Amino acid sequence: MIRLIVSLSVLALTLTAPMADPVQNYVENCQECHGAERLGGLGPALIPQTLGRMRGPNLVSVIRDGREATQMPAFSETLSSEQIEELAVFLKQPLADVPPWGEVEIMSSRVMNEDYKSADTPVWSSDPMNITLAVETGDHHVSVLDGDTFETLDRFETPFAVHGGPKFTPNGRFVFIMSRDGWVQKYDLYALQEVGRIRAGLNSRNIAISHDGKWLAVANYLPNSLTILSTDDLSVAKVKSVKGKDGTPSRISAVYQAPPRESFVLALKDVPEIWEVFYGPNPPQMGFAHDWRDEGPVKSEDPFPIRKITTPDYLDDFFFDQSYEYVMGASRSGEGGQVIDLVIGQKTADLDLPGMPHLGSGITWKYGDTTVMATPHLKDGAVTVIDMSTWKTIKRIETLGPGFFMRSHENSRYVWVDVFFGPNKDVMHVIDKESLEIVKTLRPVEGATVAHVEFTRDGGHALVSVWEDDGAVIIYDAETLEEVRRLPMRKPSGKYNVWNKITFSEGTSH
Ligand code: DHE
Repeated sequence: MIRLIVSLSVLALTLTAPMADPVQNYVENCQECHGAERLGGLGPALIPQTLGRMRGPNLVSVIRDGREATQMPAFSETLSSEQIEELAVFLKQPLADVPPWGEVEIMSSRVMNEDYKSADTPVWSSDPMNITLAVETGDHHVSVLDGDTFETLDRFETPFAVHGGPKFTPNGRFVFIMSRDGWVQKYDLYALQEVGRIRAGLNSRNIAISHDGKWLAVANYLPNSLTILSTDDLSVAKVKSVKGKDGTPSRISAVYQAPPRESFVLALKDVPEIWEVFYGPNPPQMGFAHDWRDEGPVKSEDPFPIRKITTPDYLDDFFFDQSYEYVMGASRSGEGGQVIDLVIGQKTADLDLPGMPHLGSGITWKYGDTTVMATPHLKDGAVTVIDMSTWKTIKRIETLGPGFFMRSHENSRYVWVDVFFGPNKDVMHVIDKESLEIVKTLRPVEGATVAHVEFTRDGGHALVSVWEDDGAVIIYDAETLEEVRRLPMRKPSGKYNVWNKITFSEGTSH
Protein backbone atom coordinates (compact mmCIF):
# COMPACT_ATOMS: atom_id res chain seq x y z
CA MET A 1 0.00 0.00 0.00
CA ILE A 2 2.78 2.41 1.04
CA ARG A 3 4.59 1.54 -2.19
CA LEU A 4 1.44 2.29 -4.17
CA ILE A 5 1.03 5.69 -2.48
CA VAL A 6 4.70 6.54 -3.07
CA SER A 7 4.49 5.52 -6.73
CA LEU A 8 1.28 7.44 -7.20
CA SER A 9 2.78 10.56 -5.68
CA VAL A 10 5.91 10.21 -7.84
CA LEU A 11 3.65 9.84 -10.85
CA ALA A 12 1.50 12.79 -9.81
CA LEU A 13 4.59 14.92 -9.33
CA THR A 14 5.97 13.88 -12.67
CA LEU A 15 2.73 14.59 -14.44
CA THR A 16 1.83 17.86 -12.75
CA ALA A 17 5.24 19.46 -12.17
CA PRO A 18 7.00 20.68 -15.27
CA MET A 19 9.05 17.73 -16.53
CA ALA A 20 12.25 19.75 -16.66
CA ASP A 21 14.52 16.92 -15.67
CA PRO A 22 13.33 14.09 -17.88
CA VAL A 23 12.80 16.45 -20.78
CA GLN A 24 16.27 17.89 -20.33
CA ASN A 25 17.71 14.41 -19.94
CA TYR A 26 15.92 13.35 -23.10
CA VAL A 27 17.33 16.30 -25.04
CA GLU A 28 20.84 15.67 -23.77
CA ASN A 29 20.95 11.90 -24.05
CA CYS A 30 18.31 10.55 -26.39
CA GLN A 31 17.26 13.18 -28.90
CA GLU A 32 20.21 12.73 -31.23
CA CYS A 33 19.16 9.18 -32.10
CA HIS A 34 15.44 9.15 -31.29
CA GLY A 35 14.50 12.54 -32.75
CA ALA A 36 13.44 15.87 -31.26
CA GLU A 37 9.81 14.76 -31.26
CA ARG A 38 10.49 11.21 -30.02
CA LEU A 39 9.41 9.92 -33.41
CA GLY A 40 12.62 8.11 -34.15
CA GLY A 41 15.71 8.68 -36.26
CA LEU A 42 18.68 6.39 -36.07
CA GLY A 43 16.85 4.73 -33.15
CA PRO A 44 13.16 3.81 -32.93
CA ALA A 45 10.29 6.10 -31.95
CA LEU A 46 9.87 6.46 -28.19
CA ILE A 47 6.14 6.95 -27.87
CA PRO A 48 3.53 4.94 -25.92
CA GLN A 49 2.15 3.37 -29.09
CA THR A 50 5.51 1.69 -29.63
CA LEU A 51 6.70 1.29 -26.05
CA GLY A 52 3.41 -0.15 -24.84
CA ARG A 53 4.12 -3.15 -27.03
CA MET A 54 7.61 -3.54 -25.65
CA ARG A 55 8.08 -7.13 -24.67
CA GLY A 56 11.04 -8.67 -22.89
CA PRO A 57 13.32 -6.28 -21.03
CA ASN A 58 11.36 -3.31 -19.83
CA LEU A 59 12.04 0.27 -20.67
CA VAL A 60 13.94 1.10 -17.48
CA SER A 61 16.39 -1.72 -17.93
CA VAL A 62 16.96 -0.89 -21.59
CA ILE A 63 17.82 2.72 -20.65
CA ARG A 64 19.99 1.53 -17.77
CA ASP A 65 21.79 -1.36 -19.47
CA GLY A 66 21.49 -0.55 -23.17
CA ARG A 67 20.42 -3.00 -25.81
CA GLU A 68 22.82 -5.67 -26.93
CA ALA A 69 23.67 -5.83 -30.63
CA THR A 70 22.25 -2.37 -31.24
CA GLN A 71 23.69 1.12 -30.93
CA MET A 72 21.65 1.76 -27.77
CA PRO A 73 24.23 2.44 -25.02
CA ALA A 74 23.82 1.91 -21.26
CA PHE A 75 23.00 5.06 -19.29
CA SER A 76 23.65 3.67 -15.80
CA GLU A 77 26.84 5.73 -15.55
CA THR A 78 25.27 8.94 -16.86
CA LEU A 79 21.86 8.95 -15.16
CA SER A 80 20.79 7.99 -11.66
CA SER A 81 18.19 5.26 -11.18
CA GLU A 82 15.67 7.94 -10.27
CA GLN A 83 16.41 9.89 -13.43
CA ILE A 84 16.07 6.72 -15.49
CA GLU A 85 12.71 5.96 -13.86
CA GLU A 86 11.52 9.51 -14.59
CA LEU A 87 12.73 9.32 -18.15
CA ALA A 88 10.77 6.08 -18.63
CA VAL A 89 7.61 7.74 -17.28
CA PHE A 90 8.15 10.68 -19.62
CA LEU A 91 8.60 8.42 -22.63
CA LYS A 92 5.28 6.73 -21.89
CA GLN A 93 3.42 10.07 -22.12
CA PRO A 94 1.50 10.50 -25.38
CA LEU A 95 2.80 13.19 -27.71
CA ALA A 96 1.01 16.50 -27.18
CA ASP A 97 0.79 16.94 -30.96
CA VAL A 98 1.20 14.39 -33.68
CA PRO A 99 3.16 16.11 -36.44
CA PRO A 100 1.69 15.95 -39.92
CA TRP A 101 2.75 12.84 -41.80
CA GLY A 102 1.32 13.26 -45.27
CA GLU A 103 2.63 12.71 -48.76
CA VAL A 104 5.38 15.33 -48.50
CA GLU A 105 6.78 14.05 -45.20
CA ILE A 106 6.52 10.43 -46.30
CA MET A 107 8.26 11.09 -49.60
CA SER A 108 11.05 13.01 -47.91
CA SER A 109 11.74 9.98 -45.69
CA ARG A 110 12.36 7.72 -48.69
CA VAL A 111 15.91 6.38 -48.95
CA MET A 112 16.75 4.39 -52.05
CA ASN A 113 19.84 2.18 -51.99
CA GLU A 114 22.30 3.83 -54.38
CA ASP A 115 24.36 0.67 -54.60
CA TYR A 116 21.39 -1.47 -55.61
CA LYS A 117 21.98 -3.39 -58.83
CA SER A 118 18.95 -5.12 -60.24
CA ALA A 119 19.33 -8.78 -61.23
CA ASP A 120 16.86 -10.23 -63.72
CA THR A 121 17.67 -13.75 -62.62
CA PRO A 122 18.66 -14.86 -59.14
CA VAL A 123 22.31 -14.58 -58.17
CA TRP A 124 21.90 -17.99 -56.50
CA SER A 125 20.84 -21.39 -57.77
CA SER A 126 18.19 -22.43 -55.23
CA ASP A 127 14.51 -23.02 -56.07
CA PRO A 128 13.12 -19.45 -56.13
CA MET A 129 9.72 -20.76 -55.04
CA ASN A 130 11.12 -22.44 -51.96
CA ILE A 131 12.96 -19.45 -50.53
CA THR A 132 11.95 -18.91 -46.92
CA LEU A 133 12.51 -15.79 -44.86
CA ALA A 134 13.09 -15.93 -41.12
CA VAL A 135 12.58 -12.66 -39.26
CA GLU A 136 15.06 -12.36 -36.40
CA THR A 137 13.73 -9.79 -33.97
CA GLY A 138 16.68 -10.22 -31.58
CA ASP A 139 18.94 -8.05 -33.70
CA HIS A 140 16.48 -6.87 -36.37
CA HIS A 141 17.60 -8.97 -39.30
CA VAL A 142 16.03 -11.31 -41.82
CA SER A 143 17.70 -14.55 -42.85
CA VAL A 144 17.04 -15.68 -46.41
CA LEU A 145 16.99 -19.49 -46.41
CA ASP A 146 17.15 -22.00 -49.22
CA GLY A 147 14.09 -24.13 -48.42
CA ASP A 148 15.72 -27.33 -49.70
CA THR A 149 19.16 -27.20 -48.10
CA PHE A 150 18.33 -24.70 -45.32
CA GLU A 151 21.52 -22.81 -46.15
CA THR A 152 21.44 -19.07 -45.46
CA LEU A 153 21.74 -17.15 -48.73
CA ASP A 154 21.79 -13.75 -47.06
CA ARG A 155 21.14 -12.10 -43.73
CA PHE A 156 20.11 -8.46 -44.01
CA GLU A 157 19.26 -5.70 -41.56
CA THR A 158 15.64 -4.59 -41.25
CA PRO A 159 14.14 -1.47 -39.66
CA PHE A 160 13.67 -1.77 -35.88
CA ALA A 161 10.81 -4.01 -34.66
CA VAL A 162 9.37 -5.67 -37.73
CA HIS A 163 5.77 -6.75 -37.24
CA GLY A 164 3.37 -8.85 -39.33
CA GLY A 165 4.04 -10.95 -42.36
CA PRO A 166 6.33 -9.65 -45.12
CA LYS A 167 4.48 -9.42 -48.44
CA PHE A 168 5.89 -10.83 -51.69
CA THR A 169 5.26 -9.63 -55.23
CA PRO A 170 3.26 -12.25 -57.21
CA ASN A 171 6.41 -13.61 -58.90
CA GLY A 172 8.17 -13.92 -55.56
CA ARG A 173 11.03 -11.67 -56.53
CA PHE A 174 10.57 -8.68 -54.22
CA VAL A 175 9.50 -8.62 -50.62
CA PHE A 176 8.16 -5.77 -48.49
CA ILE A 177 8.73 -5.69 -44.76
CA MET A 178 7.10 -3.29 -42.27
CA SER A 179 8.22 -2.09 -38.85
CA ARG A 180 6.02 -0.83 -36.06
CA ASP A 181 7.55 2.62 -36.59
CA GLY A 182 5.99 2.67 -40.05
CA TRP A 183 9.10 1.93 -42.13
CA VAL A 184 8.53 -0.15 -45.23
CA GLN A 185 11.58 -1.87 -46.67
CA LYS A 186 11.78 -3.25 -50.19
CA TYR A 187 14.24 -6.09 -50.76
CA ASP A 188 15.17 -7.86 -54.00
CA LEU A 189 15.44 -11.61 -53.40
CA TYR A 190 17.08 -12.20 -56.77
CA ALA A 191 19.83 -9.67 -56.20
CA LEU A 192 19.93 -10.20 -52.41
CA GLN A 193 19.93 -6.44 -51.91
CA GLU A 194 17.77 -3.81 -50.30
CA VAL A 195 16.11 -1.60 -52.90
CA GLY A 196 15.05 1.15 -50.52
CA ARG A 197 12.83 2.10 -47.61
CA ILE A 198 10.26 4.73 -46.75
CA ARG A 199 8.42 5.73 -43.58
CA ALA A 200 4.77 5.35 -44.57
CA GLY A 201 3.40 6.04 -41.10
CA LEU A 202 4.60 6.99 -37.63
CA ASN A 203 3.14 3.90 -36.00
CA SER A 204 1.83 1.18 -38.27
CA ARG A 205 -0.09 -2.09 -38.02
CA ASN A 206 0.54 -4.12 -41.13
CA ILE A 207 0.81 -4.05 -44.90
CA ALA A 208 -1.03 -5.69 -47.81
CA ILE A 209 0.02 -5.99 -51.43
CA SER A 210 -2.44 -5.82 -54.32
CA HIS A 211 -2.92 -9.07 -56.26
CA ASP A 212 -1.20 -7.57 -59.31
CA GLY A 213 1.77 -6.56 -57.16
CA LYS A 214 1.47 -2.87 -58.06
CA TRP A 215 0.31 -1.33 -54.79
CA LEU A 216 1.19 -1.68 -51.17
CA ALA A 217 -1.32 -0.55 -48.55
CA VAL A 218 0.09 0.46 -45.16
CA ALA A 219 -2.36 0.52 -42.25
CA ASN A 220 -1.43 3.16 -39.69
CA TYR A 221 -2.35 3.91 -36.11
CA LEU A 222 -0.45 7.19 -36.16
CA PRO A 223 -1.55 9.26 -37.92
CA ASN A 224 -5.02 7.86 -38.61
CA SER A 225 -4.30 7.06 -42.22
CA LEU A 226 -3.91 4.48 -44.94
CA THR A 227 -0.85 5.02 -47.10
CA ILE A 228 -0.80 3.48 -50.57
CA LEU A 229 2.65 3.10 -52.09
CA SER A 230 3.71 2.18 -55.58
CA THR A 231 5.65 -1.07 -55.18
CA ASP A 232 7.83 -0.05 -58.08
CA ASP A 233 9.73 2.79 -56.47
CA LEU A 234 8.04 3.11 -53.08
CA SER A 235 6.57 6.47 -54.06
CA VAL A 236 3.34 7.60 -52.45
CA ALA A 237 0.28 6.96 -54.61
CA LYS A 238 -2.25 8.17 -52.06
CA VAL A 239 -2.60 8.96 -48.38
CA LYS A 240 -6.16 8.51 -47.16
CA SER A 241 -7.06 9.98 -43.83
CA VAL A 242 -9.27 7.57 -41.95
CA LYS A 243 -12.53 8.94 -40.59
CA GLY A 244 -15.75 7.04 -40.10
CA LYS A 245 -19.01 8.01 -41.77
CA ASP A 246 -19.71 10.47 -38.96
CA GLY A 247 -16.26 12.02 -39.20
CA THR A 248 -14.72 10.23 -36.19
CA PRO A 249 -11.01 9.68 -36.82
CA SER A 250 -9.87 6.10 -36.40
CA ARG A 251 -6.83 3.87 -36.27
CA ILE A 252 -6.81 0.90 -38.63
CA SER A 253 -6.94 -2.54 -36.99
CA ALA A 254 -5.52 -4.34 -40.02
CA VAL A 255 -5.53 -4.32 -43.82
CA TYR A 256 -5.60 -7.37 -46.11
CA GLN A 257 -5.88 -7.82 -49.83
CA ALA A 258 -8.99 -9.37 -51.41
CA PRO A 259 -7.63 -10.51 -54.80
CA PRO A 260 -10.90 -11.36 -56.64
CA ARG A 261 -12.41 -8.05 -55.57
CA GLU A 262 -9.32 -6.04 -56.56
CA SER A 263 -9.54 -4.30 -53.26
CA PHE A 264 -7.87 -3.80 -49.92
CA VAL A 265 -10.17 -4.52 -47.01
CA LEU A 266 -9.54 -2.84 -43.69
CA ALA A 267 -11.21 -2.83 -40.30
CA LEU A 268 -11.21 0.28 -38.15
CA LYS A 269 -10.27 0.23 -34.51
CA ASP A 270 -12.21 3.25 -33.24
CA VAL A 271 -15.27 3.18 -35.48
CA PRO A 272 -17.50 0.15 -36.17
CA GLU A 273 -16.79 0.07 -39.90
CA ILE A 274 -15.07 -2.06 -42.49
CA TRP A 275 -13.64 -0.27 -45.48
CA GLU A 276 -12.99 -1.57 -48.91
CA VAL A 277 -10.47 0.42 -50.94
CA PHE A 278 -10.59 -0.51 -54.61
CA TYR A 279 -7.57 -0.32 -56.87
CA GLY A 280 -9.13 -2.06 -59.90
CA PRO A 281 -10.01 -0.06 -63.01
CA ASN A 282 -13.76 0.22 -62.58
CA PRO A 283 -15.08 -1.27 -59.36
CA PRO A 284 -18.82 -0.58 -59.87
CA GLN A 285 -18.79 -2.91 -62.86
CA MET A 286 -17.68 -5.75 -60.64
CA GLY A 287 -21.33 -6.30 -59.80
CA PHE A 288 -21.14 -5.60 -56.09
CA ALA A 289 -23.94 -3.80 -54.29
CA HIS A 290 -22.02 -0.67 -53.51
CA ASP A 291 -22.78 1.35 -50.47
CA TRP A 292 -20.95 4.53 -51.22
CA ARG A 293 -23.13 6.70 -48.99
CA ASP A 294 -21.17 9.71 -47.82
CA GLU A 295 -18.28 8.85 -50.09
CA GLY A 296 -20.53 9.41 -53.06
CA PRO A 297 -20.23 7.46 -56.27
CA VAL A 298 -16.86 6.29 -57.49
CA LYS A 299 -14.98 9.24 -58.80
CA SER A 300 -12.84 8.46 -61.75
CA GLU A 301 -10.24 10.95 -60.57
CA ASP A 302 -9.67 8.91 -57.42
CA PRO A 303 -7.86 5.71 -58.37
CA PHE A 304 -8.58 4.30 -54.89
CA PRO A 305 -12.29 4.83 -54.14
CA ILE A 306 -13.52 3.80 -50.71
CA ARG A 307 -16.60 1.88 -49.70
CA LYS A 308 -17.56 2.12 -46.02
CA ILE A 309 -19.63 -0.62 -44.40
CA THR A 310 -21.09 -0.18 -40.93
CA THR A 311 -20.59 -3.22 -38.68
CA PRO A 312 -22.50 -4.09 -35.51
CA ASP A 313 -19.29 -4.00 -33.44
CA TYR A 314 -15.70 -2.80 -33.69
CA LEU A 315 -13.42 -5.30 -35.37
CA ASP A 316 -9.96 -5.91 -34.01
CA ASP A 317 -8.89 -8.38 -36.61
CA PHE A 318 -10.48 -10.47 -39.33
CA PHE A 319 -10.20 -13.38 -41.72
CA PHE A 320 -11.61 -14.09 -45.20
CA ASP A 321 -13.28 -17.16 -46.58
CA GLN A 322 -11.71 -18.61 -49.74
CA SER A 323 -14.07 -16.61 -52.00
CA TYR A 324 -13.27 -13.33 -50.26
CA GLU A 325 -16.96 -12.58 -50.02
CA TYR A 326 -17.16 -13.20 -46.28
CA VAL A 327 -15.17 -11.48 -43.56
CA MET A 328 -15.00 -13.23 -40.20
CA GLY A 329 -14.32 -10.53 -37.65
CA ALA A 330 -13.28 -10.66 -33.99
CA SER A 331 -15.05 -8.15 -31.82
CA ARG A 332 -13.09 -5.82 -29.62
CA SER A 333 -14.71 -7.17 -26.47
CA GLY A 334 -13.14 -10.52 -27.27
CA GLU A 335 -16.49 -12.11 -26.54
CA GLY A 336 -17.65 -13.15 -29.97
CA GLY A 337 -17.34 -12.69 -33.65
CA GLN A 338 -19.39 -11.76 -36.67
CA VAL A 339 -19.50 -12.62 -40.35
CA ILE A 340 -19.88 -9.73 -42.76
CA ASP A 341 -20.91 -10.38 -46.35
CA LEU A 342 -18.93 -7.95 -48.46
CA VAL A 343 -21.31 -8.28 -51.41
CA ILE A 344 -24.37 -7.06 -49.59
CA GLY A 345 -22.39 -5.07 -47.05
CA GLN A 346 -24.13 -6.57 -44.02
CA LYS A 347 -23.63 -8.95 -41.13
CA THR A 348 -24.96 -12.39 -41.95
CA ALA A 349 -23.96 -14.52 -38.96
CA ASP A 350 -22.55 -14.50 -35.44
CA LEU A 351 -19.57 -16.56 -34.43
CA ASP A 352 -19.08 -18.36 -31.16
CA LEU A 353 -15.60 -17.05 -30.48
CA PRO A 354 -14.93 -16.11 -26.87
CA GLY A 355 -11.40 -15.66 -25.49
CA MET A 356 -10.02 -13.13 -27.97
CA PRO A 357 -9.48 -15.16 -31.13
CA HIS A 358 -6.37 -14.25 -33.10
CA LEU A 359 -8.01 -14.38 -36.49
CA GLY A 360 -5.00 -12.93 -38.28
CA SER A 361 -3.35 -16.32 -37.88
CA GLY A 362 -6.41 -18.40 -38.73
CA ILE A 363 -6.12 -21.12 -41.36
CA THR A 364 -8.54 -23.31 -43.33
CA TRP A 365 -8.61 -26.89 -44.61
CA LYS A 366 -11.00 -29.33 -46.23
CA TYR A 367 -12.88 -31.37 -43.66
CA GLY A 368 -15.22 -34.00 -45.02
CA ASP A 369 -17.39 -32.22 -47.56
CA THR A 370 -16.95 -28.82 -45.99
CA THR A 371 -14.14 -26.38 -45.25
CA VAL A 372 -13.23 -25.47 -41.70
CA MET A 373 -11.45 -22.48 -40.30
CA ALA A 374 -9.41 -22.73 -37.11
CA THR A 375 -8.08 -20.00 -34.89
CA PRO A 376 -6.07 -19.85 -31.67
CA HIS A 377 -7.12 -17.55 -28.83
CA LEU A 378 -4.99 -14.96 -27.08
CA LYS A 379 -6.86 -15.36 -23.80
CA ASP A 380 -7.96 -18.95 -23.82
CA GLY A 381 -6.15 -22.26 -23.97
CA ALA A 382 -8.10 -23.48 -26.97
CA VAL A 383 -8.30 -23.67 -30.73
CA THR A 384 -11.76 -23.10 -32.18
CA VAL A 385 -12.72 -24.95 -35.36
CA ILE A 386 -15.60 -23.42 -37.34
CA ASP A 387 -17.54 -24.96 -40.23
CA MET A 388 -17.43 -22.28 -42.91
CA SER A 389 -20.68 -23.36 -44.54
CA THR A 390 -22.79 -23.00 -41.39
CA TRP A 391 -20.50 -20.70 -39.35
CA LYS A 392 -21.03 -23.03 -36.40
CA THR A 393 -18.26 -24.10 -34.05
CA ILE A 394 -17.68 -27.78 -34.54
CA LYS A 395 -14.96 -28.20 -31.94
CA ARG A 396 -12.98 -26.39 -29.30
CA ILE A 397 -9.68 -28.16 -28.90
CA GLU A 398 -8.26 -27.59 -25.43
CA THR A 399 -4.58 -26.62 -25.47
CA LEU A 400 -2.01 -26.11 -22.71
CA GLY A 401 -2.48 -22.34 -22.86
CA PRO A 402 -3.37 -19.38 -25.09
CA GLY A 403 -1.66 -19.42 -28.47
CA PHE A 404 -0.63 -16.89 -31.09
CA PHE A 405 0.03 -18.68 -34.35
CA MET A 406 -1.09 -21.74 -36.27
CA ARG A 407 -0.11 -23.23 -39.59
CA SER A 408 -0.64 -26.18 -41.88
CA HIS A 409 -0.08 -27.10 -45.52
CA GLU A 410 -2.22 -28.72 -48.22
CA ASN A 411 0.17 -31.71 -48.26
CA SER A 412 0.25 -32.19 -44.51
CA ARG A 413 -2.29 -34.00 -42.37
CA TYR A 414 -1.33 -31.92 -39.36
CA VAL A 415 -1.98 -28.46 -37.99
CA TRP A 416 0.64 -26.90 -35.69
CA VAL A 417 -0.32 -24.47 -32.95
CA ASP A 418 1.84 -22.81 -30.31
CA VAL A 419 1.15 -22.01 -26.68
CA PHE A 420 2.62 -18.55 -26.53
CA PHE A 421 1.52 -17.50 -23.07
CA GLY A 422 1.83 -18.98 -19.60
CA PRO A 423 3.87 -21.74 -18.05
CA ASN A 424 3.62 -23.98 -21.13
CA LYS A 425 5.02 -21.46 -23.59
CA ASP A 426 7.67 -24.05 -24.48
CA VAL A 427 5.28 -26.46 -26.16
CA MET A 428 3.94 -26.83 -29.66
CA HIS A 429 0.84 -28.92 -30.28
CA VAL A 430 0.35 -30.94 -33.43
CA ILE A 431 -3.32 -31.55 -34.30
CA ASP A 432 -4.67 -34.14 -36.72
CA LYS A 433 -6.81 -32.40 -39.36
CA GLU A 434 -9.28 -35.28 -39.54
CA SER A 435 -9.77 -36.33 -35.93
CA LEU A 436 -9.30 -32.77 -34.62
CA GLU A 437 -7.30 -34.27 -31.75
CA ILE A 438 -3.86 -33.25 -30.51
CA VAL A 439 -1.64 -36.13 -31.62
CA LYS A 440 1.69 -34.87 -30.36
CA THR A 441 2.99 -32.15 -28.05
CA LEU A 442 6.58 -31.14 -28.74
CA ARG A 443 8.76 -29.48 -26.11
CA PRO A 444 12.04 -28.91 -27.96
CA VAL A 445 13.77 -26.60 -25.45
CA GLU A 446 12.52 -26.74 -21.87
CA GLY A 447 11.47 -23.27 -20.64
CA ALA A 448 12.04 -21.48 -23.97
CA THR A 449 9.18 -19.84 -25.88
CA VAL A 450 8.45 -21.95 -28.93
CA ALA A 451 6.19 -20.36 -31.49
CA HIS A 452 5.19 -19.83 -35.11
CA VAL A 453 5.49 -22.49 -37.79
CA GLU A 454 6.04 -22.33 -41.51
CA PHE A 455 6.18 -25.15 -44.02
CA THR A 456 8.49 -25.65 -46.95
CA ARG A 457 6.95 -25.42 -50.40
CA ASP A 458 6.09 -29.13 -50.61
CA GLY A 459 4.87 -29.31 -47.02
CA GLY A 460 7.60 -31.82 -46.21
CA HIS A 461 9.23 -29.81 -43.44
CA ALA A 462 7.94 -27.57 -40.69
CA LEU A 463 10.10 -24.73 -39.38
CA VAL A 464 9.54 -23.79 -35.73
CA SER A 465 10.97 -20.77 -33.88
CA VAL A 466 12.67 -21.00 -30.52
CA TRP A 467 11.69 -17.43 -29.76
CA GLU A 468 14.67 -16.51 -27.54
CA ASP A 469 17.62 -14.23 -28.00
CA ASP A 470 19.98 -17.16 -28.41
CA GLY A 471 17.20 -19.04 -30.16
CA ALA A 472 16.94 -21.18 -33.23
CA VAL A 473 14.74 -22.28 -36.06
CA ILE A 474 14.15 -26.00 -35.67
CA ILE A 475 13.35 -27.97 -38.78
CA TYR A 476 11.03 -30.92 -38.34
CA ASP A 477 10.09 -33.67 -40.73
CA ALA A 478 6.43 -32.73 -41.13
CA GLU A 479 5.34 -36.37 -41.42
CA THR A 480 7.37 -38.15 -38.73
CA LEU A 481 7.44 -35.03 -36.51
CA GLU A 482 11.13 -35.74 -35.80
CA GLU A 483 13.69 -32.95 -35.54
CA VAL A 484 15.94 -32.79 -38.59
CA ARG A 485 18.12 -29.77 -38.01
CA ARG A 486 18.57 -26.70 -35.84
CA LEU A 487 19.62 -23.30 -37.23
CA PRO A 488 20.84 -20.88 -34.52
CA MET A 489 19.07 -17.50 -34.77
CA ARG A 490 18.55 -14.32 -32.76
CA LYS A 491 15.01 -14.41 -31.40
CA PRO A 492 13.40 -15.67 -34.59
CA SER A 493 9.71 -14.79 -34.95
CA GLY A 494 7.83 -15.43 -38.21
CA LYS A 495 9.01 -17.51 -41.17
CA TYR A 496 7.55 -17.03 -44.63
CA ASN A 497 7.85 -19.37 -47.60
CA VAL A 498 7.58 -17.65 -50.99
CA TRP A 499 5.43 -20.35 -52.60
CA ASN A 500 3.03 -20.74 -49.67
CA LYS A 501 2.58 -17.00 -49.51
CA ILE A 502 2.15 -16.14 -53.18
CA THR A 503 -0.24 -19.04 -53.79
CA PHE A 504 -2.28 -18.19 -50.69
CA SER A 505 -1.83 -21.70 -49.32
CA GLU A 506 -4.86 -22.55 -47.22
CA GLY A 507 -2.53 -23.53 -44.41
CA THR A 508 -1.07 -20.06 -44.03
CA SER A 509 -2.43 -16.75 -42.83
CA HIS A 510 -2.73 -14.12 -45.52
FE1 DHE B 1 1.05 -9.52 -34.28
C1 DHE B 1 0.80 -10.68 -37.50
C2 DHE B 1 -1.87 -7.84 -34.68
C3 DHE B 1 1.15 -8.63 -31.01
C4 DHE B 1 4.08 -11.05 -33.94
N1 DHE B 1 -0.29 -9.33 -35.78
C5 DHE B 1 -0.17 -9.84 -37.04
C6 DHE B 1 -1.26 -9.37 -37.86
C7 DHE B 1 -2.02 -8.55 -37.08
C8 DHE B 1 -1.40 -8.54 -35.76
C9 DHE B 1 -3.27 -7.79 -37.46
C10 DHE B 1 -1.50 -9.74 -39.32
C11 DHE B 1 -0.66 -8.80 -40.11
C12 DHE B 1 -0.12 -9.33 -41.41
O1 DHE B 1 0.63 -10.30 -41.39
O2 DHE B 1 -0.39 -8.71 -42.43
N2 DHE B 1 -0.18 -8.46 -33.04
C13 DHE B 1 -1.34 -7.91 -33.40
C14 DHE B 1 -2.00 -7.35 -32.25
O3 DHE B 1 -3.09 -6.71 -32.25
C15 DHE B 1 -1.21 -7.68 -31.06
C16 DHE B 1 -1.97 -8.70 -30.22
C17 DHE B 1 -0.95 -6.48 -30.18
C18 DHE B 1 0.05 -5.54 -30.79
O4 DHE B 1 1.12 -5.48 -30.19
O5 DHE B 1 -0.20 -4.94 -31.79
C19 DHE B 1 0.03 -8.30 -31.72
N3 DHE B 1 2.37 -9.79 -32.76
C20 DHE B 1 2.23 -9.33 -31.50
C21 DHE B 1 3.34 -9.69 -30.66
O6 DHE B 1 3.50 -9.38 -29.45
C22 DHE B 1 4.23 -10.55 -31.46
C23 DHE B 1 4.18 -11.96 -30.90
C24 DHE B 1 5.68 -10.10 -31.43
C25 DHE B 1 5.94 -8.84 -32.21
O7 DHE B 1 6.70 -8.95 -33.16
O8 DHE B 1 5.40 -7.80 -31.87
C26 DHE B 1 3.55 -10.47 -32.83
N4 DHE B 1 2.21 -10.67 -35.49
C27 DHE B 1 3.42 -11.20 -35.16
C28 DHE B 1 3.93 -11.97 -36.28
C29 DHE B 1 2.97 -11.88 -37.29
C30 DHE B 1 1.91 -11.04 -36.78
C31 DHE B 1 5.24 -12.77 -36.31
C32 DHE B 1 2.98 -12.55 -38.68
C33 DHE B 1 2.37 -13.90 -38.59
C34 DHE B 1 2.26 -14.62 -39.89
O9 DHE B 1 2.59 -15.79 -39.91
O10 DHE B 1 1.86 -14.03 -40.90
